[in-house]
Amino acid sequence: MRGPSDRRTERGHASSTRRRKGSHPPDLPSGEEPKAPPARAARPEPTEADEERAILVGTGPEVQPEDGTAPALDELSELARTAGARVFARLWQRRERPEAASYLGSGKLQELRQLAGELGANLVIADTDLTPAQVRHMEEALNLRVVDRSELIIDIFAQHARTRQASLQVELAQLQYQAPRLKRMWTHLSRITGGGGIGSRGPGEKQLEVDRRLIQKRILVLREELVELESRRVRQAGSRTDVFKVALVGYTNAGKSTLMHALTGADVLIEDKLFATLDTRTRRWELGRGLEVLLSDTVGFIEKLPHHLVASFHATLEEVRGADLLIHVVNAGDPDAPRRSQSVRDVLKAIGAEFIPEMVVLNKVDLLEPAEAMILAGKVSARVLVSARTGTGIEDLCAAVREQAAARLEIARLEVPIADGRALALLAGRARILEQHFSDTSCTMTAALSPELKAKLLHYVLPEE
Ligand SMILES: Nc1nc2c(ncn2[C@@H]2O[C@H](COP(=O)(O)OP(=O)(O)OP(=O)(O)O)[C@@H](O)[C@H]2O)c(=O)[nH]1
Ligand SMILES: [Mg+2]
Repeated sequence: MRGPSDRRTERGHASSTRRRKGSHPPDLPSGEEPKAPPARAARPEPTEADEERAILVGTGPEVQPEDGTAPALDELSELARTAGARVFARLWQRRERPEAASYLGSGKLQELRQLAGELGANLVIADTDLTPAQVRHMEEALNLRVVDRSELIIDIFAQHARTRQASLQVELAQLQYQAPRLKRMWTHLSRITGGGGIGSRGPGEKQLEVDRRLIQKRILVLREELVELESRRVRQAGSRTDVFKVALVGYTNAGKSTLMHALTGADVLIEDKLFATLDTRTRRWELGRGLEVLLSDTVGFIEKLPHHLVASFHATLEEVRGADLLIHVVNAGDPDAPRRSQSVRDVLKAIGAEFIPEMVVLNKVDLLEPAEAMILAGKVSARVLVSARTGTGIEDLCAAVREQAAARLEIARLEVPIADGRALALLAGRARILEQHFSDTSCTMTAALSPELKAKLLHYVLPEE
């Protein structure tokens, strides 16, 4: 059932959810035992009364069509749908930068209030992060709950976290988001209790301080546990550092997990929703001709991924940073594919993975005519065209990766001072050491290493004899 009809009312979406099953060998170390989802994941189906009926709002210098469709809010709409809200309308205000105190200008807020009343909306979702003051101002002016982009994404993450690592990362993100906003919760409370001002300040401030300290303490505990999980994973995977590592990256919903399943048979969650995958899974991938690599499925990217969320998902993204090759999966069914592949590159840059070789793979080509698929492949510089669903192109993908894995390593002789532990650790982790010899001050070795690593350690590379 949809909301009242309005020119701004959104299309309905039918989501298909499937979980692949397979009798395959267990996951390699980074795939932890799935644990029961946290309580938030088991939310009951919303009833008419507690259903979230949202209006999306955004501002920016972009001109949006007069008909209220505001394509700039497409991604936010998908996020809202994934979080379980029904989107009733979109409202866009064209302005260079948001109003400092209230995000939207007062006229637009008026319009929003009226629209929400007409449509029976009970939630407003803003396309960017809001300051606590902006939220307060908007909630007061609209008499509606206001949620910002980070809150929405964290909510989706919380619903999708299925492993210990994912749950810890989500809790970390939640606390980091809440910490600077504690004051806001307290001002709300003091208003409700009629407090504020002289007399009520003492206990409030004290409580605030206690809460702040508790949050900081919990953040530290979470960080420590994440580091411990990560180092356990690295220890377990230690013997495999010589293996060529491939990571699937791409915009969320591009079909990375489906491709992972098609290539390795891994039992991974596949959903027509954003952020279905929150933790990395690594599996052996047989490329044929006796060549085997490690393949990791990773969390999907979106445009404007809030920075603190990237930081919380450090461990998950470590898999991306440690890869020898990134398979950048692009969704052929997405009209915005070229722009979105660019935002994937922006995130790769933000996490320091921009120098890892990238192979663009156009997935879901079953959705396009072959000629159309070729044109899009050109636009996004795709090297291989596949359909993870039908199996088209999978052989070509294996061949392309095989070529890359075999050809990339170079043999070099290096002399590294013992004092440069970082360089030695890099070589131990990222190169295949064929022979090494220690003196008191240095280590001389012959190693097979990637051109990137060789360039980084060029000052230690010995001239060829
Ligand atoms: N038509 C078609 N649909 C596909 C193909 N590959 C994946 N899909 C569908 O696309 C949707 C998303 O697939 P996933 O594999 O979960 O995508 P993902 O990139 O892992 O998404 P996140 O984990 O959310 O970032 C699912 O409904 C899949 O069935 C394909 O080759 N063709
Ligand atoms: Mg996935």
